[in-house]
Amino acid sequence: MIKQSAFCTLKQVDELSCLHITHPKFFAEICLQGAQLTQFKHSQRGEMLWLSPDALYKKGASVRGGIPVCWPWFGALAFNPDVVKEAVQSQQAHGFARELEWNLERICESAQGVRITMTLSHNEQTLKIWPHEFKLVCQFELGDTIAIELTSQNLSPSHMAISQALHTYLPTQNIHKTRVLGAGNGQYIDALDNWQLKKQVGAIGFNQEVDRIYLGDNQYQILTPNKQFSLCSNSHSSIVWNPWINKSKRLSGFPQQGYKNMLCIESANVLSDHLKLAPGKSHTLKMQLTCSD
Ligand code: TA6
Repeated sequence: MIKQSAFCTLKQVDELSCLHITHPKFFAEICLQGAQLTQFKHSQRGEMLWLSPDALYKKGASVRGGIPVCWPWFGALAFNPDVVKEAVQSQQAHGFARELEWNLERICESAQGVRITMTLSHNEQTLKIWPHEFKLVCQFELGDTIAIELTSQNLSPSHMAISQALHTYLPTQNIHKTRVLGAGNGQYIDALDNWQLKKQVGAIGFNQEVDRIYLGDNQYQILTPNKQFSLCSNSHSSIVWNPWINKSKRLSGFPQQGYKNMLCIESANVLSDHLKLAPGKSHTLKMQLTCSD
């Protein structure tokens, strides 16, 4: 597959095997571990994702930045609905999909861009943690925008309850001069204040740690000093996060001042928007990131 490709090569980056895509419109890097898009630089609009300058490419841990795939649960298990957490035998945050090696299934290339399809299926290791047979398909449509479709297929004879997120790290020249519009229905759950329901008044600004779950449609506009992003998804929950000063010191692969140049907008199915798939059923989480300068 790679041998026939015009734009793709497989590179070893420290411990991880990564697909490097050099297309006239963009450069991208996707790690086979976690099907994690870690870099995307558009030829005109520049970097569309934030990758930590201290990012580690190590087996068994997601790379700090890009778009980690959080599946089949999001965040700390304890804060998930009972139906999601009851089946899980692990205390790991953000599920196991981002730490496992995915299969590179298909590469489709054109002058407009590249479509990459990767898959992850249940195995002995996942069945020990989570007793469901599944197939996860991640399709990347890369060109002038980043579009991702994450399809969960329930291959088991029982219902499969999941929460999930495409955990997008965005770059900003200055977090103090960054605003986020269009968050959900104007209400959010504050993960930093006993998960209280609060009202969002006006744009989201950043002058402290922010870790908020917004329920409702999410068609975000992210205004940074030199770039504007729009991030849309078909889900009805999303998370807005910046670790700020203290949490930055506790995060792996994250420089202490890193909070000044990034924010996360995560297209999700969490809390009341979690999924319960009947046997044989599937669901697709879709997101699209666009940049204009
Ligand atoms: O999405 C926000 C969050 O849940 C934060 O609370 C923080 O933990 C972040 O995800 C990163 O988590 P990670 O496990 O990748 O360090």
